[in-house]
Amino acid sequence: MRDQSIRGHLANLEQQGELTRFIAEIDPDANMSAVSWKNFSERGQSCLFTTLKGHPDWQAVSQIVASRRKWAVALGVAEHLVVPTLAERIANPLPTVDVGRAKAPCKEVVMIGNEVDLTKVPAMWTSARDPGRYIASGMCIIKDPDTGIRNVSFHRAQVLGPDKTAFLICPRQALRIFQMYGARGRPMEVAMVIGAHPLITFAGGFVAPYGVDEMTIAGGLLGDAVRMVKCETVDLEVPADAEMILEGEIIPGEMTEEGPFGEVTGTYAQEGSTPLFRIKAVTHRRNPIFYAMQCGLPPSDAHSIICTTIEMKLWEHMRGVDGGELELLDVRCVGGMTPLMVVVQLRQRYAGQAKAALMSVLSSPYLHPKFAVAVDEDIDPSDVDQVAWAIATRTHAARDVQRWDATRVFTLDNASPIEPGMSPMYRIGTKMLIDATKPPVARAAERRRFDKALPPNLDTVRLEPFLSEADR
Ligand SMILES: Cc1cc2nc3c(=O)[nH]c(=O)nc-3n(C[C@H](O)[C@H](O)[C@H](O)COP(=O)(O)O)c2cc1C
Ligand SMILES: [Mn+2]
Repeated sequence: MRDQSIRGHLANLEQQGELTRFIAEIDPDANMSAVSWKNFSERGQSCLFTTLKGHPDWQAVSQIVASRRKWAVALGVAEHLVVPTLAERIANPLPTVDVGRAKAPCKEVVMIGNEVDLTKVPAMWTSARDPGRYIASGMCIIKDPDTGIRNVSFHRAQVLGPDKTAFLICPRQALRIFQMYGARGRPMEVAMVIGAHPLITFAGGFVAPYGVDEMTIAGGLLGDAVRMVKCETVDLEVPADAEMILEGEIIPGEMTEEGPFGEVTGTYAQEGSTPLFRIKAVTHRRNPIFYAMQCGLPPSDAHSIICTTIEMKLWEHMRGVDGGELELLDVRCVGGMTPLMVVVQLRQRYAGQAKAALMSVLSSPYLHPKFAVAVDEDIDPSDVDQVAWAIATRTHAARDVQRWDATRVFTLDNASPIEPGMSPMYRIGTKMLIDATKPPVARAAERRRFDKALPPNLDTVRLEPFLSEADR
């Protein structure tokens, strides 16, 4: 059976030269976030912090899936196959299997009731204006009170004391379920999973159709049933190989002040109030590893998980455009992985295909993208310089830039006004497409006018033989 722990992924990253081991002491409040952010944005490296100030028994990791290359490591496929592989595997879910506690590493240490102390956990102070430590990597398992079907989603959790955190719930399935508990006047049991295998994490961040257990999707991604184990104090099951589990409940109506928090937009979500998560038990592995998920200004794991789920969903969604006639090559959230802007690479056979594809990007299961750009196969969609060149040289703005006003947009998009009388979760904004493709393949002569002017024999000429010894 395939390894289902974050430790297996870390070993693979390290073996492929993708991981930096920091042995110098790191402070989760003062410098962990800055070191993590710089180590990825300047060196492309994931982080393992082995010595943590004030937390002698712990280690922490960050930036472990922050790029497509790191997803390729998690999936065990080549980088260009990441999105198609995710889309293919997600369509083949596998039921979970239950293992006993003796076979569940997440039960190596069990603390119940008074033993629970979240201040011992090296949660990270992530962005400067956050009020303090947050757990951004909490993958939360709940159950529909009627059907008992599991739902999995992420909820940022500001650490508020030894046994409580805030718990932000945006309007999606988890909120719908929480409202069902509210209507019955019952607390909602929650198991927060911290530090699972990245493919399990990916499934938790994916918006599956209502009633689909995201852990069965994780099984499809792993190619093996996810090993689950029963919780100690709540009627829920959790991935047995995870680093840490927080078990507890949320009482409908009980609220707390929360935020601000540096969010996935790269700006701050304003302070407000959220439900309160009361923790009854903590279980973790021996020598636990805390998953200090970076958030705020991209690039980070939070961006990469959200953007990669969006890329995968759009890949699937767009392949249905034009009855499957669209020759889609790649989908990329750009801007260091910003879910608000998507670049689509395609080969346009007939006029209008690119625009049809872009409209589908702006109206998909994800509200996030508000700018959608199409480029041809000769433009690398992940290279913003090339995308800007294509926009500048291939776009006739009056025809190729189109906007739709007053459409629903992403909850956290500070640039779009809140709907009057509603919570900040409901915003109305403008969506825009930029068709930066050449004329379609069917109009060959016109298309040639947009070809790149390249040096003769660029593909075959090598630089090395012409360099002097010193410059080689
Ligand atoms: C790293 C990360 C952090 C997230 N934080 C939150 C959050 O704080 N609150 C929230 O409602 N959704 C958050 N999300 C989004 C949901 O977890 C995600 O959309 C999920 O798939 C929703 O599942 P559901 O449709 O089953 O409710 C986050 C996603 C990721 C990947
Ligand atoms: Mn769901």
